[in-house]
Order: sequence, then structure tokens, then C-alpha cells
Amino acid sequence: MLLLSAFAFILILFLITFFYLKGGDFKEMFKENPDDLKFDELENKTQGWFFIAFGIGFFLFIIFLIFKWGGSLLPEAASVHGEEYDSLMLLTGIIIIIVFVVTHILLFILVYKYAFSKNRKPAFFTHNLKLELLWTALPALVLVVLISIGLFNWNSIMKPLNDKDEKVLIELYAKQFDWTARYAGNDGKLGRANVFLIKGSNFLGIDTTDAVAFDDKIVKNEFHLPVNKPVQFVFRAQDVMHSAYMPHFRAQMNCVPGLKTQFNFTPKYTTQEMRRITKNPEFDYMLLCNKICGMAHFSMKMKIVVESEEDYNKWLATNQSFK
Ligand SMILES: [Cu+2]
Repeated sequence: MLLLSAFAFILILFLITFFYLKGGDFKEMFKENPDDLKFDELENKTQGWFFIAFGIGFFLFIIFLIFKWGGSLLPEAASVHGEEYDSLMLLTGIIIIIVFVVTHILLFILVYKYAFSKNRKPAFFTHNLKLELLWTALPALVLVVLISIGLFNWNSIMKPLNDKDEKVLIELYAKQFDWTARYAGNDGKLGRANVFLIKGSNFLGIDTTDAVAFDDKIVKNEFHLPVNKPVQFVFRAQDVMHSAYMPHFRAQMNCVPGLKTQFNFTPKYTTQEMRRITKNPEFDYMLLCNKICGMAHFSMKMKIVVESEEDYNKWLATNQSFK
């Protein structure tokens, strides 16, 4: 309803402006000599007021949108690195909002203030060093700060876990159109695998001669993670590019055929805790595909359950080893 009235408001403003400038008046705008112009001061002032009114309507609409849709943003990050990620996002958002508000207030007010007047000649200058320095250096400085923070965050997030680190090692395998998780098993290592070895029920192309692969566990439909323990992910794709997207953990990585990619994060909240935080008893973590990879791309998802290490170990024990 509010949305409709906002549109109606804009439409009415547009119609008033249109009928106000009756057809022939448009030609007047393009006359070369200002003395030939038939516009009077009053008409220009009115146009200026229309702009102010439009500006106010525009800002009211933005405020309405923030209240209406602001709540549909992602909940609090559920991974340790997600906090850094979110604070950078917040900083970027604050800078953008300040620039947006200031430039738009100026836009509408300056149009009103400097409407055409016969008694005023526009200033003419070809170059202003101070001005150019200001609008080059200021955005450059802001970008340097944002990008530096981003690079530090990126490096700390992307650093692969050490071989000696306590961790869970999981391979996420993408194909049109589902996900498969492979757990490293007791040896903490994933066996060799290659798409050229795919045959019959061995749809991950696991090397059946590699003893390291024997205790690997293949999991479909949903996979589990222990809370507060680093998880090292390795990604593979069979056919086209996919993208492993786990929005609640602020994690996304491309899955590329013929190439292994990796990412690690530490889950901070169990599914149960997140249900309390989001006040949604049906909340579930999800792994989604975030590359449009074909007709059934939308259905390419897998549930993630985060639980205590004890429950996680119990669940893992119910899954069979590869061989
Ligand atoms: Cu996909």
C-alpha cells in the first residue's frame, strides 16, 4: 500500500511537471540568446520547488525502503572471520550512505537555488587545481583505506590451515545439480580423486588404489560441522563452474572443473543457538550454489548442521567409510 502511494506521488509530480511545460515550451530551452527566452522568473522558481518536493519524496521513499526491507538482511555472522567481514561491510555502508545523502541534498537544493535568472551570469572557468585535487585525492584515500582493510581480512581468511592444526577436512564436490561432501576420515587426509576415474557408483572419481581414500566418508543431502573447530574445505567441480556459498558463515568459493580451490572457517554458533539468535525455530544453515550453472541451478543446495563436537562425532560414526 505504502509502495503504491509512493509511486502515485512520483507519478503525480511527473504529470504536473509535464502539463506545466506545455509542448512548445521545450523549444524555448534551446534558444541561443538568453534574451530571447520567454521563461519568466516565477516559472523557474516553481520548477525549482518541484525539484525540492521530489527530493523530499525521494528521501522519504528511501527511509520507507530501509524500514520495509532492512530486516531481510543476513543475521549475525556464524563464523569467527565473519565478524571482520561484517565490520568492513558496515564501514563501507556508512561511507556510501553519507556520500549518498550529502550529494543528493546538494543536487536538489542547487537546482532550486541556481534556477535560471536573467540578472545572473554563470561563472566560467576551465580549470581549478584545488577542486580537482580534492575530488581525486579524497575518494582515492577512502578507497586505499577500504581496500587495505579488505586485503588484510582476505589474507587472514584465505590462509590455508597448517597440516599440524586440529581441524576437520571436508571436500565439497559440485556437479549439475547437487552437492556431495567427503570427510577425510581417521587419517585426516582425503584420498586422490579425478573426474577421469568416475565409473559406476564411484561418482566422485576416487582413486580406488589409494589406501588413503579407504576411510573417506561420502555424505549426501546434509553435512555436519563441529562448533568452534576450524573446518578446512576443498572444492572440486565435475562439469561446469559452480560456487559454494554459505552465506551465514560469510563464505563463498568458486568450484572450478580441473582445479582444486580451498577455504576454511570456524563455525561460532550451533544450529540450535542460531535458531535462538534468529528467533526462527525452523532456521537451518545452507550450502547453496551461487553460479548460474544450468536449468536446475536453483535446486542445488545442501543443509548444514552445526552441533557440539560430541554430537558431531556420533553422527560421523553413523556414516560408512568408502571401502
Ligand atoms: Cu551449481
